[in-house]
Amino acid sequence: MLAYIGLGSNLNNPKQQIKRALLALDNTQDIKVVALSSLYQSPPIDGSKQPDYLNAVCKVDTHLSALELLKVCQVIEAQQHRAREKKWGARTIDLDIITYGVQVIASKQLIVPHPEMMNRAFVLLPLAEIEPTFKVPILGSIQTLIDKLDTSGLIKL
Ligand code: A4P
Ligand code: MG
Repeated sequence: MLAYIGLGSNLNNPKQQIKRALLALDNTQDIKVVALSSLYQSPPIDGSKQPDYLNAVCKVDTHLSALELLKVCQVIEAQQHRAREKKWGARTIDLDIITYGVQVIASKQLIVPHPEMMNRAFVLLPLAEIEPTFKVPILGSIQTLIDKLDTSGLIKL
């Protein structure tokens, strides 16, 4: 199954945090990272006084189920000492499943496609970089989604 994972960090050397999470993903049995976007920098979405985020999107080829993949992401977050104080607070690493094949999932633990992806330039632009003609399940063409969004705050590094 092909899936896309969004990585984000705004604490403790974000570039290193993202690199480390990617290595951890790729070193997991039954997960291969097969493509990776550039890094993108942007201010926090809620406008709060936190450091800017670095974000990237990777494509993985996996034999894991969507829920198993989520568990792996959460273990990696824990390994990198991600503290979960508050929603949208600063974090060392955040791993979100953006899409999982063409599956549409809406369970208590997992919503796929990611419910906020269409509002987030830091997800759509890196995704389009690795998959320019991507059709997002339910949401449609990646380019159409990008056209609806203000992407001016995002810097490609
Ligand atoms: N969950 C449901 N669906 C998914 C999915 N598709 N992928 C559940 C991953 N997790 C999913 O997430 C809470 C719960 O969501 C999990 O237990 C999982 O079962 P979390 O990461 O533990 O908690 P959170 O930080 O409160 O929420 P979340 O959704 O990760 O935060 P956001 O909404 O991603 O916001 N600004 C910029 N510029 N760049 C960023 O990356 N990130 C955030 C974090 C805020 N502002 C940002 C950025
Ligand atoms: Mg998350």
